Amino acid sequence: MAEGADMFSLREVLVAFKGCLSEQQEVRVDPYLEGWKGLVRFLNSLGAIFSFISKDAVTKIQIIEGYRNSDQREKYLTIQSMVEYELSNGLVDLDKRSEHPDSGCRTLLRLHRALHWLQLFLEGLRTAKEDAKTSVICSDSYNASLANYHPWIIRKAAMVAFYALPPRNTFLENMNVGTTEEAMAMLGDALPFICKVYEITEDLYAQHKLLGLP
Ligand code: 1Q0
Repeated sequence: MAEGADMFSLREVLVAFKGCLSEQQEVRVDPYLEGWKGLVRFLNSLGAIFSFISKDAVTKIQIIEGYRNSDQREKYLTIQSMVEYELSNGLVDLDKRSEHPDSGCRTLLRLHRALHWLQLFLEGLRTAKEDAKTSVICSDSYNASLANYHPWIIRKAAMVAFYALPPRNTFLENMNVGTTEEAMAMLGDALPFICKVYEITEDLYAQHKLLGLP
């Protein structure tokens, strides 16, 4: 099938994360957001039950896009320049949300934590047995990552939604990257970049003690 407007291939999305890394090993914000937008499209294609998740992701993407479209857009070119700019200008609420509830740093931290989930989930999909349940891979990855930051009610809603996930093979077909083997190979190619982006961001946030931003 030709790649039309509705045709969605996860390959391009995951490859967007490759484009995040600059030569100086900085993480570019625009391809980072592009990657997330593609993942949200994929999530929406799985059904309305996931819309409470995709809405939150969209809100966060839009907040950061807002900074990229503002007068300060250059300061938000990379995650490194964003952290430097917001911290040195007192634009981050460090203890509790007050004057700067939607700083770039705290907003991106939420996506960063979700990237850890994605990393575990993709790794799980890649290494699971053929008859493995996607819902189990998804909830295991979630419990080992994002769930630690979510209140009970969200964890509960997430678990309910995970049950609606299609079986692993249907899921891999939805990715539109060809056969199961091709999908596996694609995941194997894309994962190292996602891991690298995650690792660099994690180190940066740890260095500035930003990993617990409210
Ligand atoms: C495929 C199944 C997708 C499952 C997604 C797992 C994530 C569950 C997250 C539940 C979030 C619930 C909504 C609200 C959360 C917020 O409270 C929370 C914190 O923000 P704040 O402002 O209240 O402090 N927000 C977050 O934690 C951000 C969550 C962003 C989640 C973005 C998920 C995007 C998912 C993409 C689907 C990718 C599927 C990839 C499949 C690849 C196949 C090879």
